Amino acid sequence: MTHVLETGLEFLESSNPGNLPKVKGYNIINGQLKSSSDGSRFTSKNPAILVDELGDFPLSTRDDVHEAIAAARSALTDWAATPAPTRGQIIGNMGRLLMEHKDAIVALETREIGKTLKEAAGSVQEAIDTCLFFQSEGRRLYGQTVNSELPDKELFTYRRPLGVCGIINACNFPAAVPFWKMIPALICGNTCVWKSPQDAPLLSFALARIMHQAGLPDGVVNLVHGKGSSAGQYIVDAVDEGLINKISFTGSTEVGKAIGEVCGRNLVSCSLELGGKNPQVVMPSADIDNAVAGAYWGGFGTAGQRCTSLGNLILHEDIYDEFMEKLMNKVKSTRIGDSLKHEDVLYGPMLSEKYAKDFLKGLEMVEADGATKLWGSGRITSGNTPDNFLGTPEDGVYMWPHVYADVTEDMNCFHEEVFGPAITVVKAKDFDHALHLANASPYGLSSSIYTNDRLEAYRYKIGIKAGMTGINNSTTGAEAHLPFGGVKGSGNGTRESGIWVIEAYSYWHAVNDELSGKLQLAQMDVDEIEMVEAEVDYTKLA
Ligand code: UN1
Repeated sequence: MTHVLETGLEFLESSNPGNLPKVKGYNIINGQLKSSSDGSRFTSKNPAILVDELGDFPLSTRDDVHEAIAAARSALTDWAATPAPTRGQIIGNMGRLLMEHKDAIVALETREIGKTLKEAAGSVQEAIDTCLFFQSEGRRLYGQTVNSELPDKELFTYRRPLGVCGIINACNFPAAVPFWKMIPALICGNTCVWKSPQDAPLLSFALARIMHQAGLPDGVVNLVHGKGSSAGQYIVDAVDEGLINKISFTGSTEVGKAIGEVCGRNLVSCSLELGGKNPQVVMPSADIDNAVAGAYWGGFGTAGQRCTSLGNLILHEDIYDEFMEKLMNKVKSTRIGDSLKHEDVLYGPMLSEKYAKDFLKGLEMVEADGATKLWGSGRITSGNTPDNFLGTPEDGVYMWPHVYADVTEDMNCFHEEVFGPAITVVKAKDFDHALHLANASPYGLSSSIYTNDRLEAYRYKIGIKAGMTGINNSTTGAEAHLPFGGVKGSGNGTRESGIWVIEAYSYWHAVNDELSGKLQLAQMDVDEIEMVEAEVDYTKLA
Protein backbone atom coordinates (compact mmCIF):
# COMPACT_ATOMS: atom_id res chain seq x y z
CA MET A 1 0.00 0.00 0.00
CA THR A 2 1.15 3.50 -0.82
CA HIS A 3 2.08 6.02 1.83
CA VAL A 4 -0.18 9.06 1.97
CA LEU A 5 2.69 11.41 1.15
CA GLU A 6 4.25 9.34 -1.60
CA THR A 7 1.43 9.63 -4.03
CA GLY A 8 -0.83 12.13 -5.61
CA LEU A 9 -4.26 10.64 -5.93
CA GLU A 10 -5.21 8.59 -8.94
CA PHE A 11 -7.61 10.35 -11.24
CA LEU A 12 -10.58 8.45 -12.59
CA GLU A 13 -12.22 8.79 -15.99
CA SER A 14 -15.00 11.30 -15.63
CA SER A 15 -17.54 13.19 -17.61
CA ASN A 16 -17.41 16.13 -15.20
CA PRO A 17 -18.21 19.49 -16.74
CA GLY A 18 -15.24 21.83 -17.25
CA ASN A 19 -12.80 18.91 -16.98
CA LEU A 20 -13.03 18.97 -13.20
CA PRO A 21 -11.06 16.07 -11.76
CA LYS A 22 -12.59 12.96 -10.25
CA VAL A 23 -10.32 11.07 -7.87
CA LYS A 24 -10.07 7.62 -6.47
CA GLY A 25 -10.27 8.32 -2.75
CA TYR A 26 -8.82 6.28 0.09
CA ASN A 27 -8.96 5.82 3.80
CA ILE A 28 -5.73 6.70 5.57
CA ILE A 29 -4.80 4.07 8.11
CA ASN A 30 -1.39 4.17 9.76
CA GLY A 31 -0.26 6.61 7.07
CA GLN A 32 -1.20 4.18 4.28
CA LEU A 33 -3.82 4.66 1.61
CA LYS A 34 -6.39 1.92 1.96
CA SER A 35 -9.50 0.85 0.09
CA SER A 36 -12.38 -0.80 1.93
CA SER A 37 -11.83 -4.48 2.71
CA ASP A 38 -14.82 -5.50 0.58
CA GLY A 39 -14.06 -3.04 -2.20
CA SER A 40 -17.31 -1.10 -1.82
CA ARG A 41 -17.32 2.61 -2.57
CA PHE A 42 -19.57 5.65 -2.66
CA THR A 43 -19.46 8.82 -4.75
CA SER A 44 -19.11 12.39 -3.53
CA LYS A 45 -21.08 14.85 -5.68
CA ASN A 46 -21.09 18.61 -6.01
CA PRO A 47 -24.55 19.69 -4.79
CA ALA A 48 -24.45 22.73 -7.09
CA ILE A 49 -23.86 20.57 -10.21
CA LEU A 50 -24.92 17.02 -9.46
CA VAL A 51 -23.21 15.57 -12.53
CA ASP A 52 -19.89 16.85 -11.17
CA GLU A 53 -18.48 13.91 -9.20
CA LEU A 54 -15.51 14.66 -6.96
CA GLY A 55 -14.50 11.09 -6.40
CA ASP A 56 -15.23 7.56 -5.29
CA PHE A 57 -14.43 6.73 -1.68
CA PRO A 58 -14.25 3.57 0.43
CA LEU A 59 -17.44 2.58 2.18
CA SER A 60 -15.57 1.40 5.24
CA THR A 61 -16.39 -1.96 6.77
CA ARG A 62 -16.20 -2.97 10.42
CA ASP A 63 -12.79 -4.55 9.67
CA ASP A 64 -11.53 -1.26 8.21
CA VAL A 65 -12.67 0.64 11.29
CA HIS A 66 -11.03 -1.93 13.55
CA GLU A 67 -7.80 -1.65 11.60
CA ALA A 68 -7.92 2.15 12.04
CA ILE A 69 -8.55 1.76 15.77
CA ALA A 70 -5.65 -0.70 16.08
CA ALA A 71 -3.36 1.79 14.33
CA ALA A 72 -4.49 4.56 16.68
CA ARG A 73 -3.94 2.33 19.69
CA SER A 74 -0.42 1.38 18.70
CA ALA A 75 0.54 4.99 17.90
CA LEU A 76 -0.71 6.17 21.29
CA THR A 77 2.29 5.47 23.53
CA ASP A 78 4.82 7.31 21.38
CA TRP A 79 2.52 10.22 20.62
CA ALA A 80 1.60 10.69 24.29
CA ALA A 81 5.32 10.64 25.12
CA THR A 82 6.17 13.26 22.47
CA PRO A 83 6.82 16.57 24.26
CA ALA A 84 3.74 18.77 24.10
CA PRO A 85 5.70 21.67 22.53
CA THR A 86 6.71 19.30 19.70
CA ARG A 87 3.09 18.25 19.26
CA GLY A 88 2.34 21.97 19.16
CA GLN A 89 4.95 22.55 16.49
CA ILE A 90 3.31 19.94 14.24
CA ILE A 91 -0.05 21.58 14.83
CA GLY A 92 1.48 24.96 13.96
CA ASN A 93 2.77 23.42 10.73
CA MET A 94 -0.77 22.30 9.94
CA GLY A 95 -1.99 25.88 10.35
CA ARG A 96 0.78 27.22 8.11
CA LEU A 97 0.10 24.59 5.43
CA LEU A 98 -3.59 25.44 5.54
CA MET A 99 -2.71 29.11 5.05
CA GLU A 100 -0.46 28.25 2.12
CA HIS A 101 -3.13 26.11 0.42
CA LYS A 102 -6.14 28.07 1.66
CA ASP A 103 -7.51 29.09 -1.74
CA ALA A 104 -7.47 25.54 -3.07
CA ILE A 105 -8.98 24.07 0.10
CA VAL A 106 -11.69 26.75 0.09
CA ALA A 107 -12.57 26.07 -3.56
CA LEU A 108 -12.67 22.35 -2.78
CA GLU A 109 -15.01 22.93 0.17
CA THR A 110 -17.30 25.00 -2.04
CA ARG A 111 -17.26 22.36 -4.76
CA GLU A 112 -17.97 19.51 -2.35
CA ILE A 113 -20.69 20.98 -0.10
CA GLY A 114 -21.85 24.07 -1.99
CA LYS A 115 -21.05 26.70 0.64
CA THR A 116 -20.27 30.11 -0.79
CA LEU A 117 -16.56 30.82 -1.25
CA LYS A 118 -16.74 33.50 1.43
CA GLU A 119 -18.23 31.12 3.95
CA ALA A 120 -15.95 28.24 3.02
CA ALA A 121 -13.04 30.62 3.59
CA GLY A 122 -14.49 31.39 7.03
CA SER A 123 -14.66 27.70 7.87
CA VAL A 124 -11.08 27.07 6.72
CA GLN A 125 -9.93 30.16 8.63
CA GLU A 126 -11.55 28.72 11.75
CA ALA A 127 -9.42 25.59 11.30
CA ILE A 128 -6.30 27.76 10.87
CA ASP A 129 -7.15 29.82 13.97
CA THR A 130 -7.59 26.62 15.93
CA CYS A 131 -4.13 25.38 14.87
CA LEU A 132 -2.48 28.68 15.73
CA PHE A 133 -4.21 28.83 19.10
CA PHE A 134 -3.20 25.30 20.07
CA GLN A 135 0.31 25.52 18.71
CA SER A 136 1.29 27.65 21.69
CA GLU A 137 -0.93 25.68 24.06
CA GLY A 138 1.72 22.98 23.60
CA ARG A 139 4.04 25.26 25.56
CA ARG A 140 1.47 25.63 28.36
CA LEU A 141 -0.86 22.70 28.94
CA TYR A 142 -0.33 23.67 32.55
CA GLY A 143 -0.67 21.48 35.56
CA GLN A 144 -0.40 22.86 39.10
CA THR A 145 1.82 22.49 42.12
CA VAL A 146 -0.35 22.22 45.20
CA ASN A 147 0.75 22.61 48.82
CA SER A 148 0.56 19.49 50.95
CA GLU A 149 -0.97 19.43 54.44
CA LEU A 150 2.10 17.40 55.52
CA PRO A 151 5.76 18.43 55.68
CA ASP A 152 8.32 17.14 53.20
CA LYS A 153 5.68 16.20 50.74
CA GLU A 154 4.72 17.74 47.38
CA LEU A 155 1.52 17.59 45.36
CA PHE A 156 1.14 18.07 41.62
CA THR A 157 -1.49 17.86 38.91
CA TYR A 158 -0.84 16.78 35.34
CA ARG A 159 -3.05 16.61 32.29
CA ARG A 160 -3.04 13.15 30.75
CA PRO A 161 -4.45 12.02 27.41
CA LEU A 162 -7.63 9.95 27.38
CA GLY A 163 -6.42 7.54 24.67
CA VAL A 164 -8.03 6.80 21.32
CA CYS A 165 -10.68 9.35 20.31
CA GLY A 166 -13.45 8.55 17.82
CA ILE A 167 -14.21 11.71 15.87
CA ILE A 168 -17.51 12.00 13.98
CA ASN A 169 -18.47 15.37 12.49
CA ALA A 170 -21.21 16.76 10.25
CA CYS A 171 -20.41 18.09 6.78
CA ASN A 172 -21.57 21.71 7.23
CA PHE A 173 -18.27 22.90 8.73
CA PRO A 174 -16.06 20.17 7.31
CA ALA A 175 -12.78 21.97 8.00
CA ALA A 176 -13.51 23.89 11.22
CA VAL A 177 -15.37 21.29 13.26
CA PRO A 178 -13.04 18.27 12.87
CA PHE A 179 -10.16 20.61 13.73
CA TRP A 180 -12.05 21.88 16.80
CA LYS A 181 -12.06 18.26 17.89
CA MET A 182 -8.81 16.76 16.70
CA ILE A 183 -6.41 19.64 17.36
CA PRO A 184 -7.09 19.74 21.12
CA ALA A 185 -7.19 15.92 21.16
CA LEU A 186 -3.73 15.86 19.56
CA ILE A 187 -2.19 18.56 21.73
CA CYS A 188 -3.24 16.56 24.79
CA GLY A 189 -1.48 13.45 23.41
CA ASN A 190 -4.48 11.45 22.18
CA THR A 191 -4.71 9.62 18.87
CA CYS A 192 -7.77 9.66 16.61
CA VAL A 193 -9.97 7.62 14.35
CA TRP A 194 -11.82 10.14 12.23
CA LYS A 195 -14.98 9.23 10.31
CA SER A 196 -15.33 11.82 7.59
CA PRO A 197 -18.80 13.19 6.83
CA GLN A 198 -20.31 11.24 3.97
CA ASP A 199 -20.84 14.45 2.04
CA ALA A 200 -17.30 15.81 2.45
CA PRO A 201 -14.84 12.92 2.02
CA LEU A 202 -12.47 14.63 -0.41
CA LEU A 203 -12.06 17.73 1.72
CA SER A 204 -11.50 15.50 4.75
CA PHE A 205 -8.89 13.52 2.82
CA ALA A 206 -7.07 16.73 1.86
CA LEU A 207 -7.06 17.90 5.48
CA ALA A 208 -5.78 14.57 6.75
CA ARG A 209 -3.04 14.66 4.14
CA ILE A 210 -2.05 18.17 5.27
CA MET A 211 -1.86 16.84 8.83
CA HIS A 212 0.64 14.21 7.70
CA GLN A 213 2.58 16.72 5.62
CA ALA A 214 2.87 18.85 8.76
CA GLY A 215 4.88 16.05 10.39
CA LEU A 216 2.15 14.09 12.18
CA PRO A 217 3.45 10.54 12.72
CA ASP A 218 1.61 7.66 11.04
CA GLY A 219 -1.29 6.21 13.00
CA VAL A 220 -1.93 9.33 15.09
CA VAL A 221 -4.89 10.37 12.91
CA ASN A 222 -6.58 7.63 10.92
CA LEU A 223 -9.27 8.60 8.45
CA VAL A 224 -12.12 6.30 7.48
CA HIS A 225 -14.89 7.24 5.08
CA GLY A 226 -18.40 5.92 4.98
CA LYS A 227 -21.89 6.31 6.36
CA GLY A 228 -22.84 7.35 9.84
CA SER A 229 -24.99 4.24 10.12
CA SER A 230 -22.09 1.95 9.22
CA ALA A 231 -18.55 3.35 9.72
CA GLY A 232 -19.75 5.84 12.36
CA GLN A 233 -21.71 3.13 14.14
CA TYR A 234 -18.70 0.78 14.11
CA ILE A 235 -16.66 3.41 15.95
CA VAL A 236 -19.41 3.75 18.55
CA ASP A 237 -19.68 -0.07 18.81
CA ALA A 238 -15.97 -0.12 19.59
CA VAL A 239 -16.76 1.76 22.80
CA ASP A 240 -18.69 -1.33 23.94
CA GLU A 241 -15.72 -3.44 22.85
CA GLY A 242 -13.41 -1.43 25.12
CA LEU A 243 -11.33 -0.11 22.22
CA ILE A 244 -12.20 3.59 22.26
CA ASN A 245 -11.64 6.04 25.11
CA LYS A 246 -13.50 9.08 23.88
CA ILE A 247 -16.16 9.97 21.34
CA SER A 248 -16.59 13.44 19.96
CA PHE A 249 -19.70 13.88 17.86
CA THR A 250 -21.39 16.78 16.08
CA GLY A 251 -24.79 15.99 14.62
CA SER A 252 -28.41 15.37 15.52
CA THR A 253 -29.75 15.22 19.06
CA GLU A 254 -31.26 11.81 18.36
CA VAL A 255 -27.93 10.24 17.34
CA GLY A 256 -26.12 12.15 20.10
CA LYS A 257 -28.38 10.65 22.75
CA ALA A 258 -27.75 7.14 21.41
CA ILE A 259 -23.98 7.73 21.50
CA GLY A 260 -24.26 9.18 25.00
CA GLU A 261 -25.99 6.00 26.17
CA VAL A 262 -23.24 3.77 24.82
CA CYS A 263 -20.55 5.97 26.33
CA GLY A 264 -22.43 6.25 29.62
CA ARG A 265 -22.73 2.52 30.15
CA ASN A 266 -18.99 2.18 29.51
CA LEU A 267 -17.98 5.23 31.55
CA VAL A 268 -16.34 6.65 28.45
CA SER A 269 -16.19 10.42 28.02
CA CYS A 270 -18.11 11.92 25.13
CA SER A 271 -18.42 15.41 23.68
CA LEU A 272 -21.81 15.94 22.07
CA GLU A 273 -22.58 19.01 19.98
CA LEU A 274 -26.17 18.62 18.85
CA GLY A 275 -29.12 20.48 17.41
CA GLY A 276 -30.50 23.90 18.14
CA LYS A 277 -33.67 25.95 17.75
CA ASN A 278 -31.81 29.16 18.28
CA PRO A 279 -33.97 32.16 19.25
CA GLN A 280 -33.37 35.77 18.27
CA VAL A 281 -35.38 38.29 20.30
CA VAL A 282 -35.93 41.82 18.99
CA MET A 283 -37.10 44.50 21.43
CA PRO A 284 -38.52 47.96 20.61
CA SER A 285 -35.33 49.83 21.61
CA ALA A 286 -33.25 47.85 19.09
CA ASP A 287 -31.64 49.28 15.98
CA ILE A 288 -34.16 47.63 13.69
CA ASP A 289 -32.02 47.62 10.52
CA ASN A 290 -29.19 45.98 12.42
CA ALA A 291 -31.57 43.41 13.91
CA VAL A 292 -33.03 42.66 10.46
CA ALA A 293 -29.51 42.14 9.09
CA GLY A 294 -28.76 39.76 11.96
CA ALA A 295 -31.95 37.73 11.47
CA TYR A 296 -31.47 37.54 7.71
CA TRP A 297 -27.89 36.36 7.97
CA GLY A 298 -28.58 34.06 10.93
CA GLY A 299 -31.55 32.45 9.18
CA PHE A 300 -30.39 32.20 5.60
CA GLY A 301 -26.58 32.40 5.57
CA THR A 302 -25.14 28.90 4.87
CA ALA A 303 -28.67 28.17 3.55
CA GLY A 304 -29.64 27.90 7.22
CA GLN A 305 -27.44 24.85 7.66
CA ARG A 306 -25.48 25.82 10.74
CA CYS A 307 -26.27 24.35 14.11
CA THR A 308 -26.26 27.99 15.25
CA SER A 309 -28.67 29.17 12.53
CA LEU A 310 -31.67 31.24 13.58
CA GLY A 311 -34.71 29.11 14.39
CA ASN A 312 -37.38 31.13 16.23
CA LEU A 313 -37.42 34.84 15.48
CA ILE A 314 -39.19 36.38 18.50
CA LEU A 315 -40.44 39.89 17.78
CA HIS A 316 -41.91 42.33 20.27
CA GLU A 317 -45.39 43.22 19.00
CA ASP A 318 -44.60 46.98 18.89
CA ILE A 319 -41.93 46.59 16.20
CA TYR A 320 -43.41 43.54 14.49
CA ASP A 321 -44.82 45.22 11.38
CA GLU A 322 -41.83 47.46 10.70
CA PHE A 323 -39.39 44.59 11.25
CA MET A 324 -41.26 42.13 9.06
CA GLU A 325 -41.60 44.58 6.20
CA LYS A 326 -37.86 45.19 6.17
CA LEU A 327 -37.01 41.51 6.60
CA MET A 328 -39.34 40.36 3.84
CA ASN A 329 -37.84 42.87 1.39
CA LYS A 330 -34.49 41.27 1.94
CA VAL A 331 -35.79 37.71 1.85
CA LYS A 332 -37.60 38.28 -1.43
CA SER A 333 -34.48 39.61 -3.12
CA THR A 334 -32.11 36.89 -1.89
CA ARG A 335 -29.42 35.99 -4.41
CA ILE A 336 -29.04 32.23 -4.57
CA GLY A 337 -26.66 30.28 -6.78
CA ASP A 338 -23.32 28.53 -7.21
CA SER A 339 -20.73 30.90 -5.78
CA LEU A 340 -18.02 29.37 -7.97
CA LYS A 341 -19.90 30.95 -10.88
CA HIS A 342 -21.85 33.91 -9.46
CA GLU A 343 -20.72 36.78 -7.26
CA ASP A 344 -22.47 37.96 -4.11
CA VAL A 345 -24.87 35.09 -3.64
CA LEU A 346 -26.13 34.77 -0.08
CA TYR A 347 -26.29 31.02 -0.29
CA GLY A 348 -25.78 28.13 -2.62
CA PRO A 349 -27.26 24.66 -2.78
CA MET A 350 -28.10 22.43 0.15
CA LEU A 351 -25.12 20.47 1.47
CA SER A 352 -26.32 17.40 -0.42
CA GLU A 353 -29.47 15.69 -1.65
CA LYS A 354 -29.93 14.07 1.75
CA TYR A 355 -30.03 17.46 3.48
CA ALA A 356 -32.50 18.68 0.85
CA LYS A 357 -34.79 15.72 1.53
CA ASP A 358 -34.70 16.23 5.28
CA PHE A 359 -35.35 19.95 4.85
CA LEU A 360 -38.45 19.30 2.77
CA LYS A 361 -39.72 16.97 5.50
CA GLY A 362 -39.14 19.78 8.00
CA LEU A 363 -41.23 22.13 5.85
CA GLU A 364 -44.04 19.58 5.80
CA MET A 365 -44.05 19.65 9.60
CA VAL A 366 -44.23 23.47 9.68
CA GLU A 367 -47.09 23.46 7.20
CA ALA A 368 -48.97 20.70 8.99
CA ASP A 369 -48.76 22.84 12.14
CA GLY A 370 -50.74 25.55 10.37
CA ALA A 371 -48.07 28.27 10.50
CA THR A 372 -48.69 31.10 7.99
CA LYS A 373 -46.31 30.88 5.07
CA LEU A 374 -45.10 34.36 4.12
CA TRP A 375 -42.52 33.26 1.62
CA GLY A 376 -40.92 30.15 0.10
CA SER A 377 -41.84 27.39 -2.27
CA GLY A 378 -39.71 24.37 -1.42
CA ARG A 379 -37.18 23.21 -3.95
CA ILE A 380 -36.17 25.61 -6.70
CA THR A 381 -37.02 24.10 -10.08
CA SER A 382 -37.53 25.52 -13.57
CA GLY A 383 -40.74 27.50 -13.40
CA ASN A 384 -40.44 27.73 -9.60
CA THR A 385 -37.54 30.10 -9.11
CA PRO A 386 -37.26 33.18 -6.89
CA ASP A 387 -36.34 36.41 -8.71
CA ASN A 388 -32.66 36.41 -7.87
CA PHE A 389 -31.87 32.78 -8.44
CA LEU A 390 -28.84 32.47 -10.70
CA GLY A 391 -28.14 29.43 -12.85
CA THR A 392 -30.09 26.36 -13.87
CA PRO A 393 -32.11 24.98 -10.95
CA GLU A 394 -32.00 21.32 -11.97
CA ASP A 395 -28.20 21.35 -12.01
CA GLY A 396 -28.17 21.14 -8.23
CA VAL A 397 -30.27 21.02 -5.06
CA TYR A 398 -31.43 24.54 -4.31
CA MET A 399 -34.13 25.72 -1.93
CA TRP A 400 -36.23 28.85 -1.64
CA PRO A 401 -35.82 30.89 1.53
CA HIS A 402 -38.86 30.30 3.77
CA VAL A 403 -40.51 32.49 6.37
CA TYR A 404 -43.42 31.26 8.49
CA ALA A 405 -45.36 33.58 10.79
CA ASP A 406 -47.98 33.16 13.52
CA VAL A 407 -45.95 30.40 15.10
CA THR A 408 -46.96 29.61 18.65
CA GLU A 409 -45.56 27.57 21.48
CA ASP A 410 -48.02 24.73 21.00
CA MET A 411 -46.75 23.97 17.48
CA ASN A 412 -44.14 21.31 16.74
CA CYS A 413 -42.26 23.73 14.52
CA PHE A 414 -41.69 26.02 17.50
CA HIS A 415 -39.72 23.23 19.17
CA GLU A 416 -38.07 21.34 16.33
CA GLU A 417 -35.05 22.31 14.32
CA VAL A 418 -35.58 22.71 10.58
CA PHE A 419 -32.09 22.42 9.10
CA GLY A 420 -32.17 24.70 6.10
CA PRO A 421 -33.34 28.12 4.89
CA ALA A 422 -36.49 28.54 7.00
CA ILE A 423 -37.33 30.69 9.98
CA THR A 424 -40.36 30.61 12.24
CA VAL A 425 -41.62 33.96 13.54
CA VAL A 426 -43.22 34.33 16.95
CA LYS A 427 -44.82 37.44 18.43
CA ALA A 428 -44.06 38.47 22.03
CA LYS A 429 -46.12 40.78 24.27
CA ASP A 430 -43.27 42.07 26.42
CA PHE A 431 -39.76 41.24 27.58
CA ASP A 432 -40.78 38.53 30.04
CA HIS A 433 -42.87 36.84 27.38
CA ALA A 434 -39.99 37.06 24.88
CA LEU A 435 -37.56 35.53 27.38
CA HIS A 436 -40.06 32.81 28.19
CA LEU A 437 -40.41 31.99 24.48
CA ALA A 438 -36.65 32.02 23.99
CA ASN A 439 -36.36 29.40 26.73
CA ALA A 440 -39.35 27.31 25.74
CA SER A 441 -37.80 25.02 23.11
CA PRO A 442 -36.04 21.83 24.16
CA TYR A 443 -32.70 23.19 22.89
CA GLY A 444 -30.14 25.59 24.31
CA LEU A 445 -27.31 26.11 21.85
CA SER A 446 -27.12 29.69 20.65
CA SER A 447 -29.38 32.69 21.30
CA SER A 448 -29.48 36.39 20.67
CA ILE A 449 -31.22 39.61 21.65
CA TYR A 450 -31.33 42.99 19.90
CA THR A 451 -32.00 45.80 22.36
CA ASN A 452 -30.48 49.11 23.35
CA ASP A 453 -31.78 48.81 26.89
CA ARG A 454 -28.81 47.65 28.96
CA LEU A 455 -30.93 46.26 31.77
CA GLU A 456 -32.98 44.22 29.29
CA ALA A 457 -29.76 42.86 27.73
CA TYR A 458 -28.50 41.97 31.21
CA ARG A 459 -31.77 40.24 32.13
CA TYR A 460 -31.68 38.25 28.91
CA LYS A 461 -28.06 37.28 29.50
CA ILE A 462 -28.79 35.89 32.95
CA GLY A 463 -32.24 34.48 32.13
CA ILE A 464 -31.55 32.60 28.91
CA LYS A 465 -30.64 28.92 29.08
CA ALA A 466 -28.14 28.60 26.26
CA GLY A 467 -24.47 27.86 25.77
CA MET A 468 -23.98 31.00 23.68
CA THR A 469 -25.66 34.40 23.53
CA GLY A 470 -25.18 37.32 21.16
CA ILE A 471 -26.14 40.81 22.31
CA ASN A 472 -26.97 42.92 19.26
CA ASN A 473 -25.54 40.15 17.12
CA SER A 474 -26.94 37.19 15.23
CA THR A 475 -27.12 33.64 16.59
CA THR A 476 -24.21 32.48 14.42
CA GLY A 477 -20.54 33.32 14.22
CA ALA A 478 -18.83 31.92 17.29
CA GLU A 479 -15.11 32.68 17.38
CA ALA A 480 -12.53 29.92 17.57
CA HIS A 481 -11.26 30.74 21.07
CA LEU A 482 -14.51 31.03 23.05
CA PRO A 483 -16.22 27.92 24.41
CA PHE A 484 -18.71 26.50 21.89
CA GLY A 485 -21.54 24.22 22.91
CA GLY A 486 -24.99 24.07 24.38
CA VAL A 487 -27.23 23.02 27.23
CA LYS A 488 -30.55 21.11 27.33
CA GLY A 489 -31.10 19.14 24.09
CA SER A 490 -28.12 20.79 22.41
CA GLY A 491 -25.41 18.78 24.10
CA ASN A 492 -24.06 17.18 27.22
CA GLY A 493 -22.33 20.26 28.58
CA THR A 494 -18.91 19.64 27.07
CA ARG A 495 -17.37 22.52 25.15
CA GLU A 496 -15.27 22.89 22.04
CA SER A 497 -12.73 25.66 21.34
CA GLY A 498 -10.47 27.81 23.43
CA ILE A 499 -8.78 26.55 26.58
CA TRP A 500 -12.04 25.02 27.83
CA VAL A 501 -11.98 22.21 25.30
CA ILE A 502 -8.85 20.77 26.89
CA GLU A 503 -11.03 19.47 29.71
CA ALA A 504 -12.80 17.29 27.16
CA TYR A 505 -9.63 15.58 25.90
CA SER A 506 -7.58 15.07 29.05
CA TYR A 507 -8.04 13.90 32.60
CA TRP A 508 -6.42 15.31 35.70
CA HIS A 509 -3.77 13.14 37.25
CA ALA A 510 -3.02 14.06 40.88
CA VAL A 511 0.45 13.01 42.06
CA ASN A 512 1.87 13.22 45.57
CA ASP A 513 5.58 12.91 46.21
CA GLU A 514 6.38 11.82 49.77
CA LEU A 515 9.96 12.99 50.48
CA SER A 516 10.00 12.40 54.25
CA GLY A 517 11.04 8.78 53.87
CA LYS A 518 8.24 7.62 56.15
CA LEU A 519 4.54 6.87 55.99
CA GLN A 520 2.69 10.08 56.87
CA LEU A 521 -1.06 9.73 56.99
CA ALA A 522 -3.11 12.44 55.33
CA GLN A 523 -5.74 13.97 57.64
CA MET A 524 -4.49 11.85 60.62
CA ASP A 525 -0.88 12.96 60.97
CA VAL A 526 -1.59 16.60 60.27
CA ASP A 527 -0.45 19.02 63.02
CA GLU A 528 -3.42 20.42 64.85
CA ILE A 529 -3.05 24.07 65.83
CA GLU A 530 -4.78 24.99 69.08
CA MET A 531 -6.19 28.47 69.48
CA VAL A 532 -4.81 30.61 72.34
CA GLU A 533 -7.25 31.06 75.24
CA ALA A 534 -7.93 34.80 75.70
CA GLU A 535 -10.95 36.91 76.57
CA VAL A 536 -10.80 40.00 74.35
CA ASP A 537 -13.74 42.33 74.03
CA TYR A 538 -13.27 43.77 70.53
CA THR A 539 -16.15 46.20 70.99
CA LYS A 540 -13.84 48.19 73.29
CA LEU A 541 -11.60 48.89 70.30
CA ALA A 542 -14.42 50.15 68.15
C1 UN1 B 1 -21.82 24.25 13.38
O1 UN1 B 1 -22.77 24.65 12.72
O2 UN1 B 1 -21.72 23.03 13.69
O3 UN1 B 1 -20.76 29.74 15.27
C2 UN1 B 1 -20.68 25.10 13.79
C3 UN1 B 1 -20.86 29.44 14.08
C4 UN1 B 1 -19.69 28.78 13.41
C5 UN1 B 1 -19.61 27.33 13.75
C6 UN1 B 1 -20.89 26.57 13.56
N1 UN1 B 1 -18.48 29.45 13.80
O4 UN1 B 1 -21.88 29.66 13.45
